[in-house]
Formats: sequence, C-alpha cells, structure tokens
Amino acid sequence: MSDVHSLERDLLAAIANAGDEAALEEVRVSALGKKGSISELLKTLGGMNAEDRKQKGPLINGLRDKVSGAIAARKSELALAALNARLQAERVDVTLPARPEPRGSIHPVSQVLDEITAIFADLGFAVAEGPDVEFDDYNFTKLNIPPDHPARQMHDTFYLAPQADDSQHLLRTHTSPVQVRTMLKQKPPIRVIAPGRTYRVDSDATHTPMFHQLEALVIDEQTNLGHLKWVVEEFCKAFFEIDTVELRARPSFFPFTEPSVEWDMRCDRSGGQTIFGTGHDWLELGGSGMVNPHVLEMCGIDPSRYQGFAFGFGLDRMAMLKYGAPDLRPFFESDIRWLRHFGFAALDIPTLDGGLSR
Ligand code: FA5
Repeated sequence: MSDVHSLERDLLAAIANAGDEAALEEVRVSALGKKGSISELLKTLGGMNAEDRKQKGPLINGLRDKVSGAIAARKSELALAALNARLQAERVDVTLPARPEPRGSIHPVSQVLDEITAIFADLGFAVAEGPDVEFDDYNFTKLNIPPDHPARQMHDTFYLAPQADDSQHLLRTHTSPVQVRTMLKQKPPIRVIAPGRTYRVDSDATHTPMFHQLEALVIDEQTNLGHLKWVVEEFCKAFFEIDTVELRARPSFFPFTEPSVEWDMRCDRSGGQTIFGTGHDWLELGGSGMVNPHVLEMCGIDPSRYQGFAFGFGLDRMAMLKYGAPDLRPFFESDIRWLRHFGFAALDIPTLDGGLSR
C-alpha cells in the first residue's frame, strides 16, 4: 500500500502548490478525472478478491475523500486570495475629492450681475438689453440732454466717426438709453432692469474707461418716490445680505429725472472693514429720480396718464463694496492671481433661496 501513501503525499503536495484555480483543476483531473490516478485505483477494486477489497477499499476511498476535501479547501483559499488581490487593486480612496477642482472661476462682476438679476426677478422685474454702440439720440437727446446741454460734458464720451447720414454713434456712457429703447417699444406698465457695459474717458482707482451699470425703470399710473425708496431698500437688503438698511436721500440733478435723488446706505468703516447696515458712515449707491415727463413724451408715453421712476447704480462699485476689492482697475486686467482671489466657484449659481454669495 506504499503506492497509495506516496500517491496521497504527491497529490496533497501538488494541491498545496497549485498557484491558481486552473492549476488546481489540472491536479483534480489528474487524480479524480475519468482517467485520473485515483479513478484508476478505484477501478482495480472490481477485480480484487473479497479479502483484498476489504483491506484496500477503505484505503483507496479514504484517499479519494482526502484529496477531494483538500482540493475544495484549496479552491476556497485561492478564491479568497484572488478576491483580496482584486480588492487591493481596485481600491478607491473615498477621502479624495470626487473630481478635480474646476480651474476657472466666475468674475465678481458676473457674480454680482447674477445676484442682481435673481433679486429683481423676485421683485417682478424683467431684464432689458441695449447695444454698447448707441445712437447719440438715445444716449442723450431723448433723455432730455440736447446737443448743446452742459450735462454732455460730464459724460466724457467716446464718439465714433459720424455716419453717412450725419447721425452720430457713440459708446453708451450709461445704461439709461435702455430706458428709451424700452419705452419706445413697450407700453406701460413697465418694470425692467438693464444691467450692462458702459464707457467713459475716465481712469483712476474708482473709475475705468469701461464699467458696468445697473439701470432700473418702472412706469405705471400711480408709481411714486415711495415705491422707488422701497425698491432700493429691498434691493440693498437682499444684495448686501442684511435684515435692516437705512437709506439717506440727497437732492441731485439728472436732466432725465425730476426730482432727482442720490441714495446713500448707512455703514460702518471704523474697523477698516465695511459693515453694512449700522455705523456712522454712508456708502454711495447712485442716482435716481422720477422720470422727467418730457422724456416720457419723447418716448411716446402720455405723461398726463403715466409716471414712474428710474435709477442707475455702478455695478462694479457694488462688487467692490460687497467683496472688499479696494481698486477698480484690476477688475479688467485679467490678472490670474486677482481672479483666483476674488473669483467665485463656477457651479455656485446665486439664488435667493440657496444664498447669493454663500
Ligand atoms: C448716470 O450715469 C445716470 N444714468 C444714473 C441714473 C439713472 C440717474 C436713472 C437717474 C435715473 P452717474 O454718471 O452718476 O449717473 O453714474 C452712475 C454710477 O456709475 C456712479 O454712481 C458710479 O458708481 C458709476 N460710474 C460712473 N463712472 C464710472 C467709471 N468711470 N468707472 C466706474 N464706475 C463709474
């Protein structure tokens, strides 16, 4: 029976050395397959006499059971090892960010523009647009600033070469011509904002040749200065993300509004940082007023029936104030370090419910 014992030793060693399931299967077939070494031994039992069979039967059957058991055990060992190797290879570090940080960012002016649009949409205003290259007539004359009016001097205008028909084009010096465009094509009630690019020959820490304004226009039958104040107040609360604001109205002059009012908002600059809503300082917001009846008339709206208000604020100035940028010029210099510092995450879209600036 030494051949049974040596076969057992050889087979158990081969099973232990099988490095993967394919090698193990080879050992199984060589031992327990149709022509395998153990199957051949089992076949010899039939030709034995009863005495030999009684003696060798349990030995050979025992060998078969032992080898089958060893194969099954090795098989699950190999399966576990394969699984562990796969888990190791496919390991995911869940502490890593899901995707790389986006590399671009939203410019503070675009951010402020989105914030303002969200605020005014909530107040029921539509967004109106006009071109950057504007007619002199819309930028000035229909706003009650005729060709020889001194107010033209204050606008430091970029003029384009005169047209063949002698009409004059210019880069709009304010967003107020969008008032004209809106009134010429839309009948009251009118409730629009017109944010956009504007141009003046001007450059210092708080003035740039290209800048942005936010225009608002409301025309209806009963609209009055109280409504104007309320809208400015609600806008400031939402924009500066504070619960109370205190406004100061200063008399002013614009040819296209009568009376005209400049608005300041209470703030505190004592600590070197601007805190909105409290304190002893005032922050300038911009100009406004009741639309001059003469402008309504020139834009085809009956001033005996309709009246309304308009305001025009500096949008870049508002971005400077809200986000603490001390100088306006870098806004338009495309310095990547400035943009990284003052930019906003691309997917944080400002909404009133979700938060404007987060
Ligand atoms: C106007 O332009 C009027 N159209 C505003 C208005 C509209 C009044 C409707 C009444 C009714 P003003 O020239 O003051 O007004 O300019 C408005 C704002 O634009 C200023 O308060 C300032 O914040 C901003 N601004 C003016 N010039 C520049 C500039 N060069 N760079 C940056 N911001 C400027």
